Parts: sequence; structure tokens; C-alpha cells
Amino acid sequence: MIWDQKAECMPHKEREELQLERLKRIVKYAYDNVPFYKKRFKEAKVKPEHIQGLKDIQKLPFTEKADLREGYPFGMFAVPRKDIVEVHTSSGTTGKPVVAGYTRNDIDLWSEAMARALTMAGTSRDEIIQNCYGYGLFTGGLGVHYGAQRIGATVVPISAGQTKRQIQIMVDFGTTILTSTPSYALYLAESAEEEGLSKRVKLKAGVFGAEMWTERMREELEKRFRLHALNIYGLTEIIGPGVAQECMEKSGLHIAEDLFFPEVVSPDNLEPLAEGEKGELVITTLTREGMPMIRFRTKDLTSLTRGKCKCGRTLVKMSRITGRSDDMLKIRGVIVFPSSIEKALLAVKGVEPHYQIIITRPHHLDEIEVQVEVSQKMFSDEVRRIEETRKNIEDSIEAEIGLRVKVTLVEPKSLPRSEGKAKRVIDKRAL
Ligand code: DLL
Repeated sequence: MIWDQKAECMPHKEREELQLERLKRIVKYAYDNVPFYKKRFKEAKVKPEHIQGLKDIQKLPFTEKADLREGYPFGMFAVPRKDIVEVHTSSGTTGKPVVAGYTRNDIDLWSEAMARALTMAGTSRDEIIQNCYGYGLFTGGLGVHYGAQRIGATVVPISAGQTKRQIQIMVDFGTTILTSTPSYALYLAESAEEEGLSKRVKLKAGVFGAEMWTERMREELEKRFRLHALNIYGLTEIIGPGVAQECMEKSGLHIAEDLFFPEVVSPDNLEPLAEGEKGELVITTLTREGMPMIRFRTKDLTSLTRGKCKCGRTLVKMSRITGRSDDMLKIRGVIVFPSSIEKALLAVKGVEPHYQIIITRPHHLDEIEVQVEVSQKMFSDEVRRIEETRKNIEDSIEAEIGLRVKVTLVEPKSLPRSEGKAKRVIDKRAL
């Protein structure tokens, strides 16, 4: 069961030495091989030699999602394209996606990180993993797949969807580990109850992530499926899932910090925060070859805590993500920025720039409704034309974000006006 005991349980001081050695190497490597970093470092007047201690990382400039988009598609790669053996993109379909490139060694690194994560949830060769994360450009499916194969567990690469079949397979194959988004897991639990098959499901643990969830959802999942519901965190820019994972103590996610160096900074002034203080998570990849990331601003809000965990791991723990420092939303696992919805609806004639995005989660699946004010002129039009406009807006939004949303047209001046920042998003998901 134990995966890499040395790396995961070594004394903190010893790990810091390892991190520093790796940090020096990756910073020089990024500077020498990615023109983007060379330029950024020069602008900030820093050189790789300036990294003498771990704290010196603070001298380096940050990297953001927008930088990756600008370099679309392959601008952030540190190796010739022919050395990249796989690519993934972030789940958002807005504008240009973020492309992540992996060398053979990066796939090994990812498999290792995911093997460790799945091991924390009790996965060994004896287990059967039903992997409901989407396979494809999204990192969830293949990330879990590689980790499970590294362990030698039996993977059922089923992806999401076809809920009845999922449950039948769970029962017939005797699945013991479920990997999915927490919202899909709840949906599965409910469907299993409806089918009268709950008692025949033999899950021991669930590895749930890719979206925000809460302690309340954990209780619900544990009660309904009688399993240990554990949190997994990761993001495409860094590697995919496997950056951090909860052990059975369920008191925070262990970051694989010998591979991914974490910092927490204030979202306001980007100054480093002390242990226990909540801020924005910033990650530097310490060993990634194809696409090294230096001080990537995840915009996810969390805090870090040190100390030896009862499980024996000395890896720092991050608290459950409680929000973001930007307005990014994840709807059914897809990254959506409200600004893309705005752009799409304002492209349609006769629409006023007053709108509200309402997110709900009926039956454990996310739904978006966009309420849009129509102009006075259009309001007095015939019903047919109004219906046409509604459809046009739905089409325009779908083309922009890749999701079909429900559009409701409302009377002119009926949506609340605000004096400060407009409140565009009303998130009613019971998180
Ligand atoms: O969601 C990778 C992943 C796949 C993680 C499967 C876990 C399981 P992206 O699509 O690039 O990658 O989205 C990354 O999702 O910055 C967070 O905002 C959010 N996120 C991921 N895991 C969690 C979590 C994958 N456990 C973005 N809790 C991140 C809260 C999460 N938010």
C-alpha cells in the first residue's frame, strides 16, 4: 500500500534541501529553454543564480492563465514538439484553451503523483477503480488511469455518463474505489437508491475533485455510499489531478511538495502569507520537463499547515478550496468565466447589458439560467421575434462556452441595479 515512503515521509528539513536543489535546476532550465521566462525574468531583473535559498523564489515573477493563453498552443513548451508525447487542455472552451504538454518523463511524474494520491485512498493491486472522470483532453480521466496502472489496480475506464450502466457495472464488477466529481458521485448515489441497488454497491473509498465541494457533501456521500469520501486537487497547468490529495485523516490535502512547490500569497498585494493564513495558492513545478511552471497563480483560495500527520506523511497540507480570487466558475466540470457569457449575449442585437447568471444544482447536476433584459422596443414586439432572440442568445452562448444554458428574457428594468460592482452571478448550488 505504501507508495513512495521516502519522499512522502522524509523530515521537513531534508525535503527542503531536495526542493532547493530542484528549484535551482528548474528555474535555470525554464530560463534557458522557454523564451517567455527569459523575457519575464529580464523584465523583473532576476537571474537563475539569484536563487540561493527557497525564500528567493519570491524574487521571481508570477505566471498566469493569460500567459499560457497568449502562448497558445505550444509557446510554453521547453522541449521540441517532437519530444511531447501527449497534450491536454483545460476544461474551459472559452476562447483559446490552455494547452499542457507532457514528455515521456512527465507522464511518469504524473503517474507517480497519481499513484501516491490513489494510495492515500487505500488503492492497491487488490482494488477495482471505476473511473468516471472524463477521458480525453480533460486531465481527470487519463490522470487517474495512469496512477491506477502504476499501482497495478484494475481500472474500469468508463468516463462520465450512462448512469444506470455505471451502477450495474459497480455492482457486477464489485467496484471498490470510485473516482468522479463529487456532484456526479451524489447523482450516482441517488440513482443507485432509485434502482434499489444501494446495498449491493461495495465501495470503500471515493476520490472526488475537479470542483469545489464541502464537508456537508462529504457527510452526504459517506452516508449514502458508506465509503470514505476523499478530496483530490489538481489543475491542467501544473499536471492535472494529483497535485494534492487527502489521506484517511480527512483533515486537509497533502501536497506532493517534493514535485510541486506551494506558496500562499495575498490576492491583494501578492505578498507571501504565513502558515495557516488563507490566500491564493501559487505553485512551481519542481521536476516538469515539457512545460515547467514557475510561480503559477492558481487563483484558488486555501491555507497551508505543517506538522506530522497521523498517517505518517510529512507533506504539507492545504485546506479544502473555499473559493477563487477571480470569477472563474466550474459548471459540470467545465471552466466558465462570466465575462464570456456577457460577451456572447451582447453580440446579439436587441439585448441590454443587464443580465444575471443563476446557477442551481437540481438532482446534483449543475444548471445555468441566464436572465437577460430585452430592450423596450423588442419588448413590444411579437412573441415569435422574442422567441427568436432567446434562441439566438442561447446559440451565441453555446458557441462561446461550449455549454447549452437556459436563457430567460425578462422585462426591461426588471433586474436589480447595483451601485457598486454588479452582482452577475447568483450561485444557488447547495455547496
Ligand atoms: O480539474 C484536474 C482534476 C481532475 C482535479 C480530476 C481533480 C480531479 P482543470 O480542469 O484545469 O483541472 O481545473 C482546475 O479546478 O484551479 C480549481 O479551481 C478546481 N478544482 C480542482 N480540484 C478541486 C478540488 C482539473 N478538489 C481547477 N476542490 C482548479 C476545489 C478544485 N476545486
